[in-house]
Amino acid sequence: MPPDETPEILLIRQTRPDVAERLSGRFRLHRMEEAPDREAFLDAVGPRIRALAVGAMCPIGAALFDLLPRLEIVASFGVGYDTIDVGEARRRGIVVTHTPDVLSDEVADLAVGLLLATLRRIPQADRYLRAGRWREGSFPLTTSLRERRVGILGLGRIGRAIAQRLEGFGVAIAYHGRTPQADVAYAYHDSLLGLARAVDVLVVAAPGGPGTNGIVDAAVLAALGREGIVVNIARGSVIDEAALVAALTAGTIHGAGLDVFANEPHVPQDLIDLDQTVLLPHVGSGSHYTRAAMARVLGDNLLSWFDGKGPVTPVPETPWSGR
Ligand code: 8YV
Repeated sequence: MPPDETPEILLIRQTRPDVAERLSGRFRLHRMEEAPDREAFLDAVGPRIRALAVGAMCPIGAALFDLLPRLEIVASFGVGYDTIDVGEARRRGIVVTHTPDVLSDEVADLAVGLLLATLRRIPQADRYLRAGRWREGSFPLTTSLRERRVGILGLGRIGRAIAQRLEGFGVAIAYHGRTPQADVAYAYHDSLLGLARAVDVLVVAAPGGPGTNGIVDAAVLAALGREGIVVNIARGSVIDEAALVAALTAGTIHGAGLDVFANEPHVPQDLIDLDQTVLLPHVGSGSHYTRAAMARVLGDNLLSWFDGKGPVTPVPETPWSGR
């Protein structure tokens, strides 16, 4: 890079002030959302852009890459990157980075909270009290975590953090993923259906994308059984939402706790209308503490890259071996 050239970065759905403040000391920042005419804006600045700083769940792929011929790196805010075409990035020699590890504990905490909220109907009990109904009688008894068998779909960083927490609850833990993991004692099932038959709680912690699209289907839900509970803190796309609504409506499973949905922020009205669902607006990593940590990792990646030291946390599909 010539010494006088300040690298130019395009921010897309990346509105955190701490990210902008840190990057503005070193880079020239452009904000996609501030451009009244995005096409004209990209025509003008696109040829100079060398990095993207993007919010989670931003669709990024060939169409945008075509407008950014000097693009070197996409730094994404989040661990999941299923909306980024990493194959296309790799083909073009563009590195993609994400923010793993720093959010695992937060998301796992929320997963356990969501599981307990769903089993013990915590939001429903809160609504009951607020509606003044306690005076009419006690809140109905609920189902329980006691003697449950919990299956985790995807024993990655977040799945493991969930399993570690659940050990403290004294429940049996099993998992399904692409490969058995040598360093854990939990029971491995080589098929999701096999896992679902063996457990009555399914916690979804698998990444989104074509490989997992709709894999929690009607057969898997039926295999969980009438006491079955589904918790999803990963990606809505992993569950066949129509099959979930059908199973909940027919009572072939008991309940669902969902932090993620197939078409966010739109949530199927059927899920909202059901009383045995607990629904959250994708808040798994959403604490001040953890979002600040994610912002630091995003910034670290860009600063390290333009210092010539490579990315800090590249996704496995765009590994860095030095150039
Ligand atoms: C998002 C997430 O990053 O990390 C992920 O994959 O889904 C979340 O942590 C969050 O919604 C920030 O936009």
